[in-house]
Amino acid sequence: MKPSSEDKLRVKELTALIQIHSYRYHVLDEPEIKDSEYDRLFQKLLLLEEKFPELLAISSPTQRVGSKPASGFKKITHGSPMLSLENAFSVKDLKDFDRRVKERLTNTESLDYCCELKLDGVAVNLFYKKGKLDKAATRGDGSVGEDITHNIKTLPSVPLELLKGSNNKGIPNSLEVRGEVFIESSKFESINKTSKESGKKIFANPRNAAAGSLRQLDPKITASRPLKLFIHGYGSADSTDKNIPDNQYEVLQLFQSWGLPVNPETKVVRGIDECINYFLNIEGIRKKLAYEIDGVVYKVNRFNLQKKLGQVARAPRWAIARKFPAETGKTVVNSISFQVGRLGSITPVADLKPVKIGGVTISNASLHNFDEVNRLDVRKGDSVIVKRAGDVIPQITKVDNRNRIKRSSKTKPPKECPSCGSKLARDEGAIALRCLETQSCPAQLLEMIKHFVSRNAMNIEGLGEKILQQLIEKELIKDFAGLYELQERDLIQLEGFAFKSASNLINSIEGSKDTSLQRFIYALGIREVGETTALNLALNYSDVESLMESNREDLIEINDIGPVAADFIIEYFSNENSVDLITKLLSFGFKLSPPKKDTHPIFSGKTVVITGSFSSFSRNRLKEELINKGAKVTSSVSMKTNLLISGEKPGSKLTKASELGISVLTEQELIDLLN
Ligand code: 5U1
Repeated sequence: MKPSSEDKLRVKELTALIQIHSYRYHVLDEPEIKDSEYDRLFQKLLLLEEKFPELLAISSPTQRVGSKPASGFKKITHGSPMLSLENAFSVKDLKDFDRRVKERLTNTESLDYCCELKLDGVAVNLFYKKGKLDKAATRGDGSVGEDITHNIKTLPSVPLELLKGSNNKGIPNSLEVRGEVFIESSKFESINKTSKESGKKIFANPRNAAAGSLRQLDPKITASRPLKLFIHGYGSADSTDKNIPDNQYEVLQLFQSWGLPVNPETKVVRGIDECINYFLNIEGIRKKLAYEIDGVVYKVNRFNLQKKLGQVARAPRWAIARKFPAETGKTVVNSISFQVGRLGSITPVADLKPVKIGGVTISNASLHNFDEVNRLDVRKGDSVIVKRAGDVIPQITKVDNRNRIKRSSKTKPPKECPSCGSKLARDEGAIALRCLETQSCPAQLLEMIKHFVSRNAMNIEGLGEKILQQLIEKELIKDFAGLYELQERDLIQLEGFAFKSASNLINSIEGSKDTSLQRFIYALGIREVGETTALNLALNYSDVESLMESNREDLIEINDIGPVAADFIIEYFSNENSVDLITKLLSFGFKLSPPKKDTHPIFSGKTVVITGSFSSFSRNRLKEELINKGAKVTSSVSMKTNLLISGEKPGSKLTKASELGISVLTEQELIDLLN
């Protein structure tokens, strides 16, 4: 049956009604009708669309969970790069920012700033074509993201079709808007509670939960998670478009009138002192917000000024994020345990009574070494103050035993290895305790193999800690060489393996034999031989056999290798077990390609520092390439630095380099130069 003109009109009416009530409920938080009435409208539309499939529009409100699971994530190139933000941690940083902005604009008067909340969520980019949601992507590397259209459509606060606002500003033909997807703190807790009850994965924080929920192949899973969105800017629509206001604040208000969710705390203020007041106000209400924020963002409000200011590397000069200071919490030390590292060093760890700090549950903190244990005089049962900042390992800042009358005895260093029970040794002149059992200590063996298979070493995918633990426990491997003797039938006996997954893992182990010489050297895990040293060794010895015959004098001649590293290298290759292990490994037919020696006049003999992240290559790859070109790559900016290569989110190194007048190359400039 063909739809009548009345049917067509009814579908249009129902669509418009549902859109407006969804907007009132999810974006404005001002519902006008009861949920049951909304459901009734929805059901009516569903029925009509089922009856007349030709009336079903892609942007229909019934199509939020319409798509089938995807087979993978396609790539989407953003219309303009998604930039990141410079950070300010103090009033001084903020005042410096305002001063720099004014200097560049040769302006002495106070500027208008748009002040926004900085949500701790997942950055997304939404493309609207003729007012309809066309596609959505994650931020990815800032230039290219992953296609998450099927998932974004399931968020009730994302309009599938923009509403025509009450003003006369028309919606551009194409519009790219940016925002942050997040999960409210209370909803995050209930997700984790349900996951825990059903034995599923627990998320560490709301941001991870939002990211995990968006990165689902099946949109039904995303739809089941209470994800929300706030829009904070736009990408490729032209700011000179006469339909778009000439400033950030009004653009956000216009977006809101089109049905896009905008954070209600957004304000325009005049001058940096008012920006500081905004921060203090937000700090005061932070705990009452339903979602987590990690700071506030200030943007020079007028677009013509933003344009004049431009950007450095991947951060605009017209915006800055003022971050909240690290958060602290008080808890109790349940016990102090000792972890064994890859090279046998023993690290004391405080096992804590779980405490929530800034939305994250903390249940242990590294004590680094025994000097730190002594400095804090931390003991079992003590009350302690724990500090957490971003993703860094939580730290105990002090012991607070004001209300304790009796304390347990002083924490003593262990005498025996907690893993293999052997007697511990103390490094000469050092505070670190060490287990000397190497491969016969199960904890060390596990850490060594974890290092060997890791991404920057042999890069064997699918060999996680749990699998390695089982392989060691079942004595299926006793060293790295054992990995190359594994067969499908060994893996099938492990938890979670079927024939296909076993065969995939065997293939990826096999594939790892074809690698670079420097990765192989790094994977061996020789003390003091990090990736840079491994590369320098590979540049100087064309194969493992000649490296094994190296002598101390020759080693010290090599860029970046000092006497300590040289001694460790000699010690490693003088050890019979190491020689046997390498001989065995090489007998499996490894193909180790030495690096090209390809020096470049710009880099040869120069001291170069890398900061930030890059979209076209990893930092490690870049480091390899620079060393290959003759540069010495160091980690911190000093007077000796000749050049800074600055990627996205460059941090304080870029500021320091600018202060010292050091040349800076952006990713694009570097690519152009190398090409
Ligand atoms: N609120 C808000 N968050 N945020 C994050 N605005 C905002 N702007 C950003 C980012 C990364 O970047 C633009 C200034 C480019």
